[in-house]
Amino acid sequence: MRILFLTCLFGVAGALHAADRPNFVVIMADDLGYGDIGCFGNESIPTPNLDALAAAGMRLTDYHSNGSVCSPTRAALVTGRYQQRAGVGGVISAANHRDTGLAVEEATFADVLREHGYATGVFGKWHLGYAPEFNPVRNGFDRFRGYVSGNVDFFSHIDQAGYEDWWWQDTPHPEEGYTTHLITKHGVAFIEEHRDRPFCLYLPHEAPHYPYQGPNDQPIRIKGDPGNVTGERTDIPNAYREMIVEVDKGVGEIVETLQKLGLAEKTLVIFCSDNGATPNGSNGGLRGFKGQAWEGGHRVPAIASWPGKIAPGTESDTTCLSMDIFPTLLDAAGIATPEGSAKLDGISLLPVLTQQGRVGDRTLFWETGGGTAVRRGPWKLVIDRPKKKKEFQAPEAPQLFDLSTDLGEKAPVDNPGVRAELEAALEAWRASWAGVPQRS
Ligand SMILES: [Ca+2]
Repeated sequence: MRILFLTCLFGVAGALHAADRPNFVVIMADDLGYGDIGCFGNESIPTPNLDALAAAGMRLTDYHSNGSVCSPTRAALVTGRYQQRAGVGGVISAANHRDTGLAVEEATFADVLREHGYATGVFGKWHLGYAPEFNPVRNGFDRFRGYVSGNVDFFSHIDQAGYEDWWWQDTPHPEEGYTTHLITKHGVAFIEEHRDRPFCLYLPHEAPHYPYQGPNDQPIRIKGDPGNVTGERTDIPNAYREMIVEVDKGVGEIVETLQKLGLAEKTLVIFCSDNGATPNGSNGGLRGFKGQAWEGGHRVPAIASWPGKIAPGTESDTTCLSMDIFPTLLDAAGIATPEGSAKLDGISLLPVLTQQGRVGDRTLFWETGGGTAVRRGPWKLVIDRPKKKKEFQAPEAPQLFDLSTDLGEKAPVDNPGVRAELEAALEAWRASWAGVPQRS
């Protein structure tokens, strides 16, 4: 049923011959801020492999996560649409993660690429539903190893509600090792195994999300007792650095594997984050943090590398989002994007990455518990919802900013015409998914 649906939806006419299809590797860090890595200005955390990836390809300086928190961004990434259309407007938290998630009816990039002959694998953090019915293997991925909650102990893989959370496909299956290392190990093995056929590898890392544990630390959570969920380290900046360093090494291992197997020029590698940093990280001077509609909540580092296709050492200030990755992969594979009711909200970034063209002007939206933002060109309308005592307050009055002169969102500007246009666009966008029950 589903296969027929997808074939009908996406067609096969434009697809490249199998031998010509590129491979895809999408690596996403968790809570990595705009200023957390060297090639985006960090001077205290060494990230030579990410810096090399950027030097070999393109830095995307105006890339944004679709959400300012985990689950919404992941829903948008895998469906290519605003997360609200899939009913994942908020976080699937430890408290409710047993009975909600990304419905199997949603078409993911893995569904479509698998339909066109790709091997598909995800190793790391899913966070789109705990129950087996929401598992990645029901959502287009041939292989899954990792965890389905928002975070686990990096060693014991116990989630913050005290449950064991490490899976092999849709079955709990404990495995020894530091989460970041396991994600890389399984990613490398997947590439090696599928070296002779097109593959799509999605590596959602845990770091630098809490618990703050470096590779030489000890487990802190035991089954039934998560203890101090954020960890025991009192030198959090050091732990945070250690965690990012291991992600960086992992990126190096993935790139080295591609090179060793002669696949580098056949593989588009995308690196990004799922939302901005907490106050423990750096958002590079942007206002706000994870969970907020300010730039610091959703403008995150992103790199695309594809030797021979993307010119080395380039950068683009095109405004783009997590949901653009799905259509970008389809475009690179020569697969048509769907029309009609299944139309993707994202657009292909391939013309931007290859410097063959530009993307059209768009109006873009962010909405999670911490607030709402609307972006058109340099204009950004922010409706903040500050948190007090863990509760979001009523929305504040909308404020308009001109990011071309005020990236720090410090000085609201008065432009009633632009403001009215953005407010009208927001209402129309909300109406476009108003009928979808939000399950998180
Ligand atoms: Ca996150």
